[in-house]
Amino acid sequence: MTKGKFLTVEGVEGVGKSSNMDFICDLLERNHIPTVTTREPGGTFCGERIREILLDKRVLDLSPVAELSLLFAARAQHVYEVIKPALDKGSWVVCDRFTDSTYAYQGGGRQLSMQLIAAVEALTLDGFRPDYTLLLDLDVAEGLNRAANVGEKDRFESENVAFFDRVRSTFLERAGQSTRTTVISAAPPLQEVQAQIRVWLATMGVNDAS
Ligand code: Z5A
Repeated sequence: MTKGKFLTVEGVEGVGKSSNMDFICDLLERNHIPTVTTREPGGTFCGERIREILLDKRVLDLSPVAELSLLFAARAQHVYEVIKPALDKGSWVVCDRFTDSTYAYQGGGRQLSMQLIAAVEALTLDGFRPDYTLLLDLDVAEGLNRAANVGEKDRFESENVAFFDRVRSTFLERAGQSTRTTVISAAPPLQEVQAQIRVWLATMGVNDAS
């Protein structure tokens, strides 16, 4: 059996990850590719419990290292319980955020050392990485503005603009160093963004089967 592909969708808050994940999965399914959709932090029973802690605004003074450890604990379980088994069965896995978010938020945003993050990544994931990553890029103020219309702010969303500017810069910096990452501007209307995503998927042999 051919192994599936592992796709991740990344970006700062409000770039349209959720909206575009649906579009990607729909296109994969129309191409008869078995697809598993998931998210981080979360994706398993254990990971969703960790997500609750991480997003809870009542958690007032979580140390950045504790935050990092929780994220990688959830991720290790997610890879073990959901992602690798699905890939082994030949399914494609599309994940809303993965390790790039940790470099961007905990490295860029919280300013933890990138070496520390790399060390925890190596310890918990043993070199496991996405095959393809889509980075949706958008001006931070516009992203926060879009997200402001969707529900109450969580622990991360309560951070200031400087925090999100560092997150965005780190995403872009890492994308520039990696051949697996494609950057698409999330500024145009959704249909135009999705036309670019179609081009991205076509590079993997996924065509518009409508
Ligand atoms: N986090 C972390 O710190 N470290 C890690 O390692 C990981 C995560 C994995 C939860 O993530 C938090 O965890 C996250 C970082 C942290 N917090 N923050 N910030 P999440 O992915 O669950 O939450 P999120 O990033 O806040 O997602 P979101 O607010 O749901 O945003 P989105 O999914 O990217 O956007 P959306 O809901 O699809 O779209 C937002 C709105 O914009 C919506 O009304 C859309 O209709 C609209 N939209 C979308 N596209 C367009 C275009 N092109 N034009 C106009 N309007 C648009």
